[in-house]
Amino acid sequence: MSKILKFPKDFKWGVATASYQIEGAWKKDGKGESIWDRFSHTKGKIRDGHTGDIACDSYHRFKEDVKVMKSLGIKQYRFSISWPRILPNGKGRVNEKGVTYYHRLIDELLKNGITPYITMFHWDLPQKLEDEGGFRVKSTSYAFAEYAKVLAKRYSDKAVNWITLNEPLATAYAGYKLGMHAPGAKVSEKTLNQVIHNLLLSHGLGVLALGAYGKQDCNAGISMNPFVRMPATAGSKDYAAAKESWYSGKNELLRRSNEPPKMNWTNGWWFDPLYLGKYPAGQWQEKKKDVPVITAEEMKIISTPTDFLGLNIYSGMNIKEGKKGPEIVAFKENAPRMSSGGYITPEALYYGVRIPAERYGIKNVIVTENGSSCNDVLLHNGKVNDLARVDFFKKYLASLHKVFKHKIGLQGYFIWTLLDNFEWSAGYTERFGICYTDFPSLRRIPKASAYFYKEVIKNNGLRLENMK
Ligand code: IFM
Repeated sequence: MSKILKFPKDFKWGVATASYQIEGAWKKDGKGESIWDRFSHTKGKIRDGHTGDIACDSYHRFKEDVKVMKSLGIKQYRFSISWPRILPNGKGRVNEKGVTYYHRLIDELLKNGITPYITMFHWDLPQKLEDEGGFRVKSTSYAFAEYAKVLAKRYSDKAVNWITLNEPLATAYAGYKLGMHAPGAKVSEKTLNQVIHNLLLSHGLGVLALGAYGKQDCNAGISMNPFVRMPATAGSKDYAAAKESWYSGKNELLRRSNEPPKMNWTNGWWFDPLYLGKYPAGQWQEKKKDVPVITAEEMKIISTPTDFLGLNIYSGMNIKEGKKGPEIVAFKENAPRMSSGGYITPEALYYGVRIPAERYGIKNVIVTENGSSCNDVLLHNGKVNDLARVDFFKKYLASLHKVFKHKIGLQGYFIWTLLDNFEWSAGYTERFGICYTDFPSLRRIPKASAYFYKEVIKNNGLRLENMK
């Protein structure tokens, strides 16, 4: 009998998706325009001119999605609600048909024994709000509070697990600085810091809305995608350097990959407000006139206690102790990569969970996304043998399991993603799913990785045979 690396009893194995990436039906049943509708309809923004107009058509095929999850034994489903489907103008009038759609989805999940984890905002901001300034202005944070109140009032009797924002760092960086995501803006440093602050404020207001209007005691969290730093060697010096570089303001360290430095903040710039109620003092000083406009009351709202921290982790950077402090160790040219270009670094899951959990004393952590894009092919026999993805999951899960040695309260793990979908500016050219979406027919075909995951869930752990 082969040995199984067991996960704790009641560990939550799940899959994640997001509204714009799978739903389609972009203007059906009274839905308002989102910034992603506008962006993808703008020539030249998305690879090959792809749009999310149809995507996986989950708006009409959600029962098939649920059926496939059930067949794989998946017990938790993280999906997001499209803000403009509920509030077409971002605030004010509620679109009842949009509300009904998510009731039907939640009911179908519950009927099939699958627990919903609902993300309130996974990037599809109502275009009307962007026209009024988007996350540059605080009124958008208050519109988010109104939206969160509607969600709490309408769904919290059925759904108890909530994620306010997905990867606000990506909204700020890709959407407002680089212009490669909607709304395609390239704002100044000062505005960017305001965008970050307003995103954090939205999160805090969302948590408060759940507390005030939830029909039961809900679990609230946020899904963050920190820059993960891992020690380059097993030595304790490199571990200390890796830890320091998570939060150090030194520009050279603010890199996500081999590219030249271009990030403007450390993880601390995001996590300190959430967990300590303040921005890191040294970095606040350095930013001088570029700091955001904040109030003490807002910092209190941002640091409202939550029930779990969601972490979306794909890759990390190696760090070593250098002569003048932590240094990045660049990846070798032939380092393994996903088809999207991201580096494959299984240790990222271990350090990515351990370091922030220990630093902030966070009791409950959930990996709300982890996965890989691969060049999947639908074979003549109707199968998709994504063995590279299976290998990826084996290595990442083995690495994740090490967090239990440190008594870290890791509650769950969600694969990104259930099915191949609209991968933002890459359109449909990157496949992250454990189910293959045959876009011409919209059939969902479980890949080898889906059957692998089914086994993991059944065993509540990872079979260790054949592990390298
Ligand atoms: O597809 C995205 C998702 O929307 C957010 N996290 C990363 C995924 C893969 O790029």
